[in-house]
Amino acid sequence: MKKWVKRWAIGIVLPGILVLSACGNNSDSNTTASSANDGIKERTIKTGIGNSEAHPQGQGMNKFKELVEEKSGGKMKVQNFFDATLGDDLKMTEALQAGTQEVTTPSTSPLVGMVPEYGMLDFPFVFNTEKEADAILDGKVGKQLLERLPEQGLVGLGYWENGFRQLTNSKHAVKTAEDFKGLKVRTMQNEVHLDAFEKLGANPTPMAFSEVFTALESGTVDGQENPMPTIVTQKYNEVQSHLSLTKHVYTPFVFLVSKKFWDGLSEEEQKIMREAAEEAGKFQRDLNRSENEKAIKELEKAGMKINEVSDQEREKMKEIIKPVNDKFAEKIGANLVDEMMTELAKVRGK
Ligand code: TK8
Repeated sequence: MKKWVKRWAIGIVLPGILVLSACGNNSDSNTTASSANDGIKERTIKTGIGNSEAHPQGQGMNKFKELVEEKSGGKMKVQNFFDATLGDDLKMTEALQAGTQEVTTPSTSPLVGMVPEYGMLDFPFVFNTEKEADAILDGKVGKQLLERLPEQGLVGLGYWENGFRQLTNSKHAVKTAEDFKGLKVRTMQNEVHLDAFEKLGANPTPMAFSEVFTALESGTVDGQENPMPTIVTQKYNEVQSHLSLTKHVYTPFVFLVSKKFWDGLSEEEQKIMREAAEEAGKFQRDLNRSENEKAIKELEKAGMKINEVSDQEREKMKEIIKPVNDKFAEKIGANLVDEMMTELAKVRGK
């Protein structure tokens, strides 16, 4: 309910904000250097995310705001919008391309229409630990993926964490690969996820994030999959009875800036943005990881039935899904996928 009310309000307020921020970005022309803050102009940076302010992603955005405002001596202002009030991941990313919004930190999964290579991060069961995910994302492979963004009108300043995804549903505990059969599951708008759930015998429906709660509540779908902090902050336990710790895939968030906006920034301003995104990202990842364990306890208390999935069953699921990964590896470019697997082997060897 609350979300809809907010969205209505935004529908009225937003056009005004757009006009204001457009003026703010264009009105002041470059002046010559004369003080320490020369390269920094008065600016308003509008950001939006799908999750709530309480989610580690929301807390990370608040940290970003704090850092940008501090580093710019209060000249650069950050205005954060939560709960998809500016739209879902895809819509906000398109707004960045158009230059009507400055920042968003979407999951990489819905961006595969723009950067198909991001699909390789969607392969289920590729990462086993957060450490492995960090090594790939912060390393050469992650960097190469960021380099695909500018041609799409986007600048990527690094990766934050969404996390390992777990399955919830209203029907039964999912302990084995067979238990997926017939379950209607909401997936992100991403072909790899769609095909993987189909292979497992589930009935997947791709859907934007802000529609998930209502779809679960009305029974349009039986279940969904998301990392623990999202399951807790979206209160999915109110409409889902089972949580199965499938840990089937890791999803990052990518910190995106509108290239149109970025290109108009001075080097000093770009540096402030870069540093703030990175520092807030470290804070966000730590918080996300500590929330994981807390969330499980909280949901158990709230009455959710929680089950582990054995390594043996996870291996079976991995085997069933393998043809999907192979098909997309071919499509995406086997070289980059090979590079990721080689890097992962190195991390595991350490
Ligand atoms: C938030 C999304 C979300 C993602 C999803 O905007 O869609 O399920 O996991 O957290 O990026």
